[in-house]
Amino acid sequence: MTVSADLYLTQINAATSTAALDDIRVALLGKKGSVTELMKTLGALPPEERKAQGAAINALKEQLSAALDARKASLSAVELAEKLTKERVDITLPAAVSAPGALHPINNTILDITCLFAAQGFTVASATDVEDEFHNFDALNFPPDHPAKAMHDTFYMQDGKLLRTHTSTVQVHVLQTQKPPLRILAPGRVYRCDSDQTHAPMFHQIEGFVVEPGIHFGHLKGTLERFLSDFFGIPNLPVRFRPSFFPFTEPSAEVDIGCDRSGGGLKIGSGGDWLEVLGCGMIHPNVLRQCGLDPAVHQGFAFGMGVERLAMLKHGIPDLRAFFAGNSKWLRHFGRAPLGGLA
Ligand code: 2U9
Repeated sequence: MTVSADLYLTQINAATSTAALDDIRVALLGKKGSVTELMKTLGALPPEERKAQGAAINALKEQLSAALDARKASLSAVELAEKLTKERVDITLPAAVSAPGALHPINNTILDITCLFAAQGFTVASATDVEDEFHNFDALNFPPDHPAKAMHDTFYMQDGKLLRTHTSTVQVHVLQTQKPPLRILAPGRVYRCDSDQTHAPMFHQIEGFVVEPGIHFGHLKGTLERFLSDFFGIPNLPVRFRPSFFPFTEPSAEVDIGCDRSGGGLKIGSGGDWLEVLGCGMIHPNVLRQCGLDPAVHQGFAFGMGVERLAMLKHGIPDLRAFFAGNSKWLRHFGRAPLGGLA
């Protein structure tokens, strides 16, 4: 039997794709391939012939293998070139990022609260975090020996400057520079020498005030009741005003909302329990005087709230420290895309 490579080589060189070439390899050299079948005929031959024929088939096998490899290399190169042309990526096209970011729940809460007060006619004001004693304490009717002024409560800096302990400083600046009627909201960072499970040395506050002719405690109640009901999304939310004391307001009150603590959880909106959410009062006549206004002419109310506390209550965030941990998984869970979308 003579073995000719020509027919096989023609087939190999006629293959137009690597997939077709693989089929040819199997048809020639596979378990049931033509060359393998030739090998199987060797056993029936006389020894002399078997030797010569065996050597010829082996040579054929090597020749075909080499031809298959060479053809595969050239077809692969062509196919790769085609793929590169077809699958070219235009990096100038706009694309969505695979892991979108989210607004931090503190910023979201500030945005939510700001929008709700904007709906009641308030505008936002701001000032610097570094302040003087006058704007942080004296203008706000703090007595000289008030404990909040002690070194262990307030971060003092050089030249008698300090880090503001509340955003009331903003409102003092506003009263000094703008004429009533005023409806002002002052969100921002505040600093206190305090750090444990429920206190951070830096946290966020939103304070607000209204100074307009004829303003009385009824306006304070109406404004805050509407805000709280809107913020927690509960119509007719039970709200209680409990007498309290702040140097800068008289009378003063702390505000509680109805909740249910039975069963170990916390359900806001109904039940026999109360939860403190903010402080408020009528602006103290001494504060108005310190800011250059006549308390016989101008009256107003003011309020203040902790942003972290409200965000924790609204979203069921149990640990204050989570806000400052920088955990991206937590942020994706509690954060929100801008414009009200989901992160
Ligand atoms: C001026 C006059 C009055 C702002 C007010 C509160 C009541 C209050 C606390 C709530 C929790 C701060 O975050 S907290 O620790 N705030 O209870 N703040 S009235 O009164 C002012 C502010 C500025 C000129």
